[in-house]
Amino acid sequence: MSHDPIETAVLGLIRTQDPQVAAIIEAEQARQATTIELIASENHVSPAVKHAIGSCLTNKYAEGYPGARYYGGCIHHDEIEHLAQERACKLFGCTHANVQPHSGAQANMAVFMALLAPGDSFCSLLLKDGGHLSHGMKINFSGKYFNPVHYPLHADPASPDFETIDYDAVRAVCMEHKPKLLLCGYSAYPRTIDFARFREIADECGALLMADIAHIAGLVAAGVHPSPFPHAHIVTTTTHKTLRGPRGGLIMTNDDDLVKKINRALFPGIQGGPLMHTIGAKAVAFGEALEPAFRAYQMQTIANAEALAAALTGLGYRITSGGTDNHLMLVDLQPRSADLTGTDAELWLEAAGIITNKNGIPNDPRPPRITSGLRLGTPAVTTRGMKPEQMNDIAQLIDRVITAGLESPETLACVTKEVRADVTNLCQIHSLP
Ligand code: DSN
Repeated sequence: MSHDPIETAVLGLIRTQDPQVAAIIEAEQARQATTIELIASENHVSPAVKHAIGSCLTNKYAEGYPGARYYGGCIHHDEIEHLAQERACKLFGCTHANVQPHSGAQANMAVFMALLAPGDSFCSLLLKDGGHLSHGMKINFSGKYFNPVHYPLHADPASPDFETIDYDAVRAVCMEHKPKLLLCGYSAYPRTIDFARFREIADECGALLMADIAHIAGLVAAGVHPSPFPHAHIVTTTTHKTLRGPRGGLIMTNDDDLVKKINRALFPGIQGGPLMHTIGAKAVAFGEALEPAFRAYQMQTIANAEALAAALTGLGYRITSGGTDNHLMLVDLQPRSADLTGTDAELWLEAAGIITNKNGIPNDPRPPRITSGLRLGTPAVTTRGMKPEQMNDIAQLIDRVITAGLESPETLACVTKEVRADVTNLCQIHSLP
């Protein structure tokens, strides 16, 4: 199934020793190869990134930082971590990079631990409006041990700014609560972020500015979305979304004092041994992102998102905020049918081989486990070489499934089979890297 001979050989090896595990990996490989991945936070890594994760770097404990480890034998781990740091700094135009966070949430936690005391206030966008759970959700560490205050989106449907960041309201909330930290950067926000404007507000209210660019990191690295530097004091990100690296996190800053606090907060504050195999793969991914082809990929990702949003709008769906500037969009399903939920749409589409996630839309009348929306993104399909023409095809396939689902279970069963065959075809033409 895989076009990657090394992956095939490795699977053969695993099969000889452990057929049960090999069978599960093979099934997942087939699932990825034959389905259209529209989850905005997922991507397909290159063989080089994949095999760096599977390398001998996994065998080593390297607690500490390069040149100051708590274990012997770290000479090559210092080299690889240095290289990852240097490439991250070059890619994002900053002076310090901590490449050790196991995830984006760990990266955010380290920043909170470094800069806030328990009970301190910070200001962010609510999860239900497009934020992230580590930006102040009540049952997350960020909402349990700190005091989140939230800024809203523009709420007037008659305004051209409807469902976009209301910067005047950000300022008002910040001036009222005087948070120590102001957060921007989101998980489900389709518009360009004005980092300079956020910095003005942070300066006025006496806060530090943190940009969590987990979703848009690849766009930023490629220069197709404005950079949070030099505006943000701290930038966090994941490495596996638009950036197309291994699963992991990254923290960056230009501030010589902040970096010391952040490094200590991450290790030994909240993490032990770094995942050196993942750091090796991060170095490979950052190297790929420094190549000119990466910029072309990110430009295509945005063009594909625009095309998908336009095609779905033409089919009667509403795209929140009226469209997208980046790699993702939030589809409001309500105009298609008042009864249609995100849960139903996600399940129906998955059966047809189109993988999405239900997502609340701003002011969603339904709870988060049901929702009235879908979040769609184009990073993974763009990695497969798809273009706007295929986005148009995908929009039609989505609509065929949803129309059938709204009609009857029998029609849905029949159309699911037809669309599944079309999806398999499309995936064969646009194979995985
Ligand atoms: N869970 C991620 C996403 O899907 O956007 C955010 O970390």
